[in-house]
Amino acid sequence: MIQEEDYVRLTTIRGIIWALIVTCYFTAPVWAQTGQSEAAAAKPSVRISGEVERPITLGAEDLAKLPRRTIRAKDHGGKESEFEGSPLIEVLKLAGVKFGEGLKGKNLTLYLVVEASDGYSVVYALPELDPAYADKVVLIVDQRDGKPLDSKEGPLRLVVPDEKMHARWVRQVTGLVIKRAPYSIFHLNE
Ligand SMILES: Nc1nc2c(c(=O)[nH]1)N[C@H]1C(S)=C(S)[C@@H](COP(=O)(O)O)O[C@H]1N2
Ligand SMILES: [Mo]
Repeated sequence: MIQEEDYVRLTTIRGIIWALIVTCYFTAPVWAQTGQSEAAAAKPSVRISGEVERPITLGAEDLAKLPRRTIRAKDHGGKESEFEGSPLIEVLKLAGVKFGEGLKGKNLTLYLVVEASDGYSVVYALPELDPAYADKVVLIVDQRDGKPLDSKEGPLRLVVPDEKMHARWVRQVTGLVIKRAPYSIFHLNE
């Protein structure tokens, strides 16, 4: 015989179990996210647009075909890491941006805006990226110490080892936009 007391107890236990199930169901997505700051960011993808011959979007496979470089550098926090990626110039060349002998005259009124997914953006002058002009190293990296960049800095980040400020080490790079500064009648025949 089931007593009324037993019945109340059973109902209470059943209620608690249901409450647990419902709580788990709704909080599972939150749990799944904790501890994921170390997890790899989404797949690399960068759009090259603006004053270019061929606007393009490059994915991981396109980037993997570019020449790769590995460098040791200290990040903003002073931590030294081995960063791996490609010279930024190589990415821009795929969109038809001119360098070397082609980066003269009116083309020297062009500049690069690097855009990040959080809205941050910085400017580079094209000669800064060009070994014909300077020995500066500007890499677009997808790996740090042999691992894909985490979601805070990746999937793509600029690394500029010789700069004392880290402000142009753009995290979460999504876009490379070539823009043109105003120019005078001097360049009209070019
Ligand atoms: N996308 C993005 N990149 C950024 C910034 C930013 O706010 N957003 N801050 C810059 C500045 S001012 C510095 S000092 C470094 C800091 O790098 P860290 O966050 O890896 O330490 O990132 C640079 N890159
Ligand atoms: Mo900074």
